[in-house]
Amino acid sequence: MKKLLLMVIFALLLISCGRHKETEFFAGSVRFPVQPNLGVKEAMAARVVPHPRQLEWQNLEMTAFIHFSINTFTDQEWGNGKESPEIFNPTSLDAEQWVKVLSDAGMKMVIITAKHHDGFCLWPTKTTTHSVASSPWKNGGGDVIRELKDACDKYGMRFGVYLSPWDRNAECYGDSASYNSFFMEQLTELLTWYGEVDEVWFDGANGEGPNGRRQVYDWQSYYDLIRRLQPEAVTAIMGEDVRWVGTETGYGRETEWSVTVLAPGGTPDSRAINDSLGLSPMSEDLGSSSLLRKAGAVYWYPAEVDVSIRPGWFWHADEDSLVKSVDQLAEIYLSSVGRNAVLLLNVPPDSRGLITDNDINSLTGLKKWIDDLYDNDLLNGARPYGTTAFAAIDGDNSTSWSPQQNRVASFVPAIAATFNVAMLQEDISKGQRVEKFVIEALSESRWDTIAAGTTIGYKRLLRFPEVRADEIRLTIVSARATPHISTFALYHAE
Ligand code: FUL
Repeated sequence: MKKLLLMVIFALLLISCGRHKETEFFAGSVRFPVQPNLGVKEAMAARVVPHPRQLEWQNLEMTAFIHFSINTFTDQEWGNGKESPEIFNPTSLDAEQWVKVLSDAGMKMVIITAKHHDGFCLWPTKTTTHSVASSPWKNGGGDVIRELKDACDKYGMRFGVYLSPWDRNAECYGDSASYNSFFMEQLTELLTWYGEVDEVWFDGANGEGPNGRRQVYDWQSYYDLIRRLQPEAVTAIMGEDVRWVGTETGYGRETEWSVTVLAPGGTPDSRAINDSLGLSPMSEDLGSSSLLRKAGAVYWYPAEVDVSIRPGWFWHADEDSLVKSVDQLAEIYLSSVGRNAVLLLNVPPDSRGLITDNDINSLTGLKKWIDDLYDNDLLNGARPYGTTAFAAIDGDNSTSWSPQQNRVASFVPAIAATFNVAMLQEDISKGQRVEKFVIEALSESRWDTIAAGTTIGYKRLLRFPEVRADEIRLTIVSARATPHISTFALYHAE
């Protein structure tokens, strides 16, 4: 009898979980009930939505990294922590130039290496003498973080800090409790001295060898501190809001779920979950249905693509001629922003403290390429065929085509012109749902598939050979729940 009762309760639970109302969402994450079937899990995963701070971050699309520190003066990528602060002496540092260049290039946030692995601090911290205060720059009276933040405020640019947990200079590194409080003091300074901070970037790199110092980071306390001091800041990489895409090449995955089974952050609990699933941010698949089957929970954990405009992260004179071309940057744009990720493009100032002309030229070219791309949408003013799909082409991101059953939409372009890029967007404030889509073109009375893909998410850009079409058809082949397509556009890229 008791068994029967339990079975009935279990069945009712399954039914109620399977029938999620359109308006029911899970902010940030959801834990699955015990033993649900895959359909229930998919329906629940489809309703996980970003935290408002994650949504705002995703809308930025393009952000910039500034790697600038002691390494700028030693021609190194990783300092050993023994460098003398005496060598930090930019001759004409101009943070306004950085921000203006980056803002002109379309970047919406700048994240600076406040402290890289060598431990040198770009602000006059009270936690160590290994900082700008011991350098000849401005006779020890300078503060790079202050200058950058002031410039950001002047140009309406968001501001973020990179603070390396691995510190090769701090004596207390490896004495876990004492380094954790040292690190939290550094964080407190950065999060209270300069006003609003929008992103805190924790690098996962650690090159301590087998005999190196072993530090156990207190991630949870770091996160709690950030939530208390800067509740709107996203925490990235070893943080909980933003995921490392898994490479430093500038390319995201073609199938990129923002809803992952990968547990965010570096806490022991998250590590245990990820170990049990055999996953890391570098795994090819982080969100497919076959992973949902094994997982106990899903999280909104979107990807950030970090890549440098040069081979190295820091400036090196002999890389001045190796700045990525406009073509390379355009390709990176399509493969990062165009693959449901935010681009974090590193532009390292030189030892004068200025962004060089070569970098500026490539950035200017990239901005022009992007502006030209979006200049003319062939579906603007197009006629949708017997569907409600107009909401996808009306140029208003807050309206969506949300087909319950017939997920095929046809359009007659208003102008006859060639195109080679398609853009799709889901309204991610209602979750990420599309699993597979196809775009076909009718030309000379024949339908051909011109592009096809899996996930969409915040934005998906697809490039294909030039086409001219009498009619265009978009089919959402499969989705985890009713899809909300906020944008479908067709462009021509050079
Ligand atoms: C890596 C670091 O080791 C590199 O120096 C650089 O800062 C990059 C963004 O992250 O993990």
